[in-house]
Amino acid sequence: MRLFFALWPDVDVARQLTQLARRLNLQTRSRWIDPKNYHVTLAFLGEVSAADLAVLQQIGRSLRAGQFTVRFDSIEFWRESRVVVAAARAAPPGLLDLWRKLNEAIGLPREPLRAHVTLARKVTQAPVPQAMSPVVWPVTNFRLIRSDSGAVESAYTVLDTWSLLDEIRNP
Ligand code: 2AM
Repeated sequence: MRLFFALWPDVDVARQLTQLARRLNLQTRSRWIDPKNYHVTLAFLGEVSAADLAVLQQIGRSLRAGQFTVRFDSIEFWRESRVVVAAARAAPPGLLDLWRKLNEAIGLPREPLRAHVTLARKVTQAPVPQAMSPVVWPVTNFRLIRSDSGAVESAYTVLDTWSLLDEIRNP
């Protein structure tokens, strides 16, 4: 099974991201991501065995990190991967803390964190820049997700959700 840890938006944040995506004029060949699939990848594991799944669940269960808020304030076209994303120009300390702890526990080599939500794939031309209101996303939990390839878009199944501690909130 293919697994990853991610942040998943609540209905309100998903609605704001959808509004942002709708305002982008992309070519018709681009493929919009279904809003129910919006997420921020924290750590991508790739193919793992059933035995590894138990280890990952234990990591998620024992991880202690505080809640935080991320401000998605930039629409970016990433030419190499042909995606348009909503990105956070600054990663709040709480997000960095969660991401570091998670990647250290898994033992993954850490690439620089670029917190983003992919809004569209198969994009070959940058969207026309326009003013945007930032999407403010209060993060209270993180999830372990299974990804199954689908005909059009991957199907995501939530395997586990763990709460973040509410005594620390980094604006
Ligand atoms: P994304 O976060 O930029 O959209 C599930 O496949 C998620 O993991 C997707 O959201 C995807 O990118 C991310 N992902 C897929 N393959 C990856 C890889 N090889 N390395 C890092 N992230 C990957």
